[in-house]
Amino acid sequence: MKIIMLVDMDYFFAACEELRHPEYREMPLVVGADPKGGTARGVVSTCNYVARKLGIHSAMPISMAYRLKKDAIFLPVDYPYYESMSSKVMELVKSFSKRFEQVSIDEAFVDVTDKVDNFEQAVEYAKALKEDIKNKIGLPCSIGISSSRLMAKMACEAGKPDGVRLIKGEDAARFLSPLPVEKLYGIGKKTAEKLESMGFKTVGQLAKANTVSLVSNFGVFGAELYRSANGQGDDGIIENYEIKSIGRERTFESDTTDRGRIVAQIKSIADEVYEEAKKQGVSFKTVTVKIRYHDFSEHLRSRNIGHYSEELAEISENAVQLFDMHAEKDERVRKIGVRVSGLEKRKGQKKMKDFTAP
Ligand code: TTP
Ligand code: MG
Repeated sequence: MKIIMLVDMDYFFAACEELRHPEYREMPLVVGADPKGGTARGVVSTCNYVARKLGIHSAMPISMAYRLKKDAIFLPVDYPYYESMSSKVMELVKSFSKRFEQVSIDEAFVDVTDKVDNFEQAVEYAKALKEDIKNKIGLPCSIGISSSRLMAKMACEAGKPDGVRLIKGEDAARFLSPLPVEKLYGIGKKTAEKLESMGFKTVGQLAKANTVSLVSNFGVFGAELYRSANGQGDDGIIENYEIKSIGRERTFESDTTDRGRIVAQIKSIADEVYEEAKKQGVSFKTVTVKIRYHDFSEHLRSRNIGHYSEELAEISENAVQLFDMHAEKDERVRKIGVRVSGLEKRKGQKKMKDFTAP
């Protein structure tokens, strides 16, 4: 049996802002679109816990956040800064175990099976990592520990904020059983509503469901739902060999199946990624598309383009093709992301000083 940890930063973008603006620490702090006096259409990226107490949360229309607290601190999203903080965090996490898989800007799975003898030691190990992140970088996180990715994620959510939480494999079913179905990782609002209408209100009820009926209602996802409800999940960690990447993602203001809208968004994100790669003076070998559906299930698809490229068209065309090949038709898309990795400093790149006369 493996020992898997999930490290997830607490209120990440807002915590990064608090770090460089300690004066906002006790105030409601919202990172996201400019509310423009309550008339804007953008959304909240995230907010600190002071703002969460007022009912503000990620993905909420920024106009609603503004209505809830007009004099909150509203800050724009500064990806380059959060990415630089993320890199520091990930380097530190990696130093605790090379069996490491970054799954988002602020989350990573770590397999510590070889590092500790048992779950109790894993808790101490996680506390040491948490302290290190706090002391060396200044950011809070939570860590969940279990024997599968799913349960590590559930443990982490239960430990938030600023906590370390262990759920042993044998306790998984007991932990999950009383939870409402929408609390199970991977179940979005729509799936939860459908499950409830089928009579499954709690995860415990779902764990006893007839798999045939789940599969006939949800397809392959039904079998996964059943496994998840029973606390079963993968424990594999895909080690990132190409950790360095440049990526951007965006959440649609309303979930969409409109290919035209999605493709336009992919092209616009590809443009931003291209500009950032140009700024950093790197070429890339791999293009990845991330599709997050309305129920928060996520698909990552990558293509190795076989050579180092610096072309915008290579990013956008590959990204659109990956989307067309792999997107689940008729599933509403919530968020789309584009990333380039396998980075290398551009060859023959002239430095500024090369242009100035000696
Ligand atoms: P999360 O880890 O989901 O959220 P969080 O770190 O803000 O809060 P928590 O303490 O609950 O973990 O997401 C990481 C970052 O991703 C978050 O800080 C901002 C960004 N994000 C969005 O831009 N839009 C979203 O809808 C969500 C959920 C996150
Ligand atoms: Mg987080």
